[in-house]
Amino acid sequence: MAASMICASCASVQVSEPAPYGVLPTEQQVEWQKMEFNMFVHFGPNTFSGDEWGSGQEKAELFNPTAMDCRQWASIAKAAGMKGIIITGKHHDGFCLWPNPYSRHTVAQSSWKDGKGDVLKELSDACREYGIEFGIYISPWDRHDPHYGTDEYNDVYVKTLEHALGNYGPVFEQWFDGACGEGPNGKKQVYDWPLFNSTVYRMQPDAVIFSDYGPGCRWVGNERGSAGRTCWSTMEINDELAGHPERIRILNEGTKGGNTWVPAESDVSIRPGWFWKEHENDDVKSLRHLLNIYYESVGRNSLLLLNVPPDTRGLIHEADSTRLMEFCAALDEIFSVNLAAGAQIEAENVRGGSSRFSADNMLNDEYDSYWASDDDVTTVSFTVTLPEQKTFNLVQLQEYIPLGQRVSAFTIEVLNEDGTWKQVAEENTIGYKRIVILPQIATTAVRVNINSSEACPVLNGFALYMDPGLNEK
Ligand code: FUL
Repeated sequence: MAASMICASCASVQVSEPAPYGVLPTEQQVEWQKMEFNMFVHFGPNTFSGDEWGSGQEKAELFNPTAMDCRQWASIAKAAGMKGIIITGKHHDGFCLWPNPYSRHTVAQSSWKDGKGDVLKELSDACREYGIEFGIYISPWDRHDPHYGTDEYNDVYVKTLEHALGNYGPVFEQWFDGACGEGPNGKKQVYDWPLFNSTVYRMQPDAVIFSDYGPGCRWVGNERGSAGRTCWSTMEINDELAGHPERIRILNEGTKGGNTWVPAESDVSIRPGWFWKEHENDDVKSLRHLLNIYYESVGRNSLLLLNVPPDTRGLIHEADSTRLMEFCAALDEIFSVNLAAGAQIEAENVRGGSSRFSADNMLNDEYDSYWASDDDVTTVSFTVTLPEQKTFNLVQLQEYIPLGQRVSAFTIEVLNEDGTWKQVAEENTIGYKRIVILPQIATTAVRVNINSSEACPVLNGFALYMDPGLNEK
């Protein structure tokens, strides 16, 4: 298809925008990806017992935070630059943090606030107050419910979902844990995923559903916060996937040309465990560890869901909040100055020669303006000439994902003082956001060579940044 055609009446050149390529994200998935960094909150009886997986036999009284303040959680998330909070409304032990009428194992049976407390209410209110999105984890695995292991359980679970999703306002993400154990009858529950998913969409049409394989977003295949260096938001979802020997690698890297848009979410805890434990107060991840996680998640086309578990007071512990503030300050310092600002940027090919698709569009802050090449050009370079020599060690690239993920191989070169070019990186995918880590480099020009793209490349962001502590040994 020709990218340009002459408009006879106005005698000006109209250049059509690139046709979408492959499967595409929904509007909700694009907005979800733009959130980039969210808070996970593991809270429940395990906070008080020190367990990671409660048996379901814990007494409801065990849950008794002494000073719970969800506004503290939301204000910390906000200050850290997080856009949403997802809370374990029900973990595997079955205890519900809200008065769920379909269970006898909830806050209503505890003595906390005389059985009148409701964590989901307090947190959803706090999120609204601080302009943070609210999401819920409701474990399908339930070690308390006597129906678990029978068909009846799926109905109880659907009622539970309906209740949690129907009473606390908009839910941006429903988190389904894939864990599945045996019930009291020794049988593993057969989860009715189509029913669970349709229930979520009925109650919260705009929610993005997380589970191992989506449908809204996928597990990244590890709990270290590390997406694949190659990371497609597309995946080939089919019946063989669950038993596939390379399942974990596929989740980590996605599949080029896959049949479903199901971007990666990297869930990882700021501590060794998912739940708070006194003896882990000194084991909160270091600033450098968190920055590396950021580069390997947000910087590899994934969303980062960082778990920050409240303590037995029901507060985020000082050790975690202090580290989070350091993390956020470091991100600000690194990413507030684009060292490519004011550069000249020139592409070998610009779609239809039109300024609407010029390479400059990669340097402005408008999400919907992008550089694109002609349809038949899938190998193409652009050169960024800096106003003066700059020193940097991060190159950030962004594809305009509403039109699909396209780039499958690229290299980065920098200009040597003698006028020759030196290759400093060779990578595959870009996606919503890609941060390529380089040794520290001082140069006046950078060249990006798109060596392979499934359709003409469409990029809306290019930036250079400097992380001063990155290359220190
Ligand atoms: C896992 C669970 O078993 C852990 O307890 C935790 O909730 C983690 C986020 O997902 O599958």
